[in-house]
Amino acid sequence: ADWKYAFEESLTEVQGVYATKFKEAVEANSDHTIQLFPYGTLGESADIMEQAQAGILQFVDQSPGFTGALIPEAQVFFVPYLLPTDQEHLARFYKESKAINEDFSELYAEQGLELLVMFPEGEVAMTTKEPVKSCADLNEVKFRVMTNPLLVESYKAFGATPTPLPWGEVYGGLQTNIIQGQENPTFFLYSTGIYEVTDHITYTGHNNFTTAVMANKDFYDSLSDADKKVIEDAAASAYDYIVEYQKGLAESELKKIKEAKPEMTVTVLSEEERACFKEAAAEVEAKFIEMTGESGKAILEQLKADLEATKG
Ligand code: 6CS
Repeated sequence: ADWKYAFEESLTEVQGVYATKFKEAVEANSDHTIQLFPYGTLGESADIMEQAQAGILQFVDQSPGFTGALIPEAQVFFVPYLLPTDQEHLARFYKESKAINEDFSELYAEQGLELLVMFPEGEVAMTTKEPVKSCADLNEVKFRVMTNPLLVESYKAFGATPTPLPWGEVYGGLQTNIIQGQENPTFFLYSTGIYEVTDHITYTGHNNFTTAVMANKDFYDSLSDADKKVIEDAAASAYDYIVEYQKGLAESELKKIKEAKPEMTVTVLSEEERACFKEAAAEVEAKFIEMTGESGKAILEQLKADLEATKG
């Protein structure tokens, strides 16, 4: 059959590279074909999720940053300083985590989705119009976040004025000064030209960008065991590929930003400068538990245990 797979980035960005590898593996090992729909071809993140739930799409990549309303527990990925920034640790974690592969798998299934994989897209950096050295510098800054209630809480706790927006509004919003900051992984700051409309990049180490790929569950359940295996194997080999692919990516893309815009400042906050962001983290974690109750608390604890177990 011919299957459809939509994602939130372009074909040459991380989600697109993953999708391309997945498609190649499925097509090499079955009679099925996959048509890829990059960002913008079928709408925003929220639109492609609806299409996947309705079965119009067989596969979708939607980051937990947009899944908070559907699956409140998925907001756990926005507790600041919960995830490490070390890429090797992260690579082991997403692959082996019980919280992801069992607990989240069940929560996505309740929404009609078969969770195939979660993978990292790199440490997020803040880009702003004014320099950021501490939380105080975020005062009065309208800071765009993905449409995720806990991410809103994070940036409130950091001292900013969080502004949840779909991706399509971000470049123009910065250009017209409706917002004055946003966060994303380094590669994305270059590929989307976000560096053109902000002047300062700040690494606070508070998070790594997580994304998730799933299949429509009715579709997936109707497949033969052989086809399910083709999909599982494709998801696993694309995972290994995307982890390798991202080695050195943040560094090379940052270099391109500096070449394109030499006046851009790049600051890695010191431990001392991170103090207020780290203090905010405890508050955000408490908020997460308040929002999600026992179920969220259990998944948070499992996730912490999984992170510890994959430290290496
Ligand atoms: O910030 C966003 O909305 C987007 N960021 C990334 C890295 N991927 C897709 C998402 O829509």
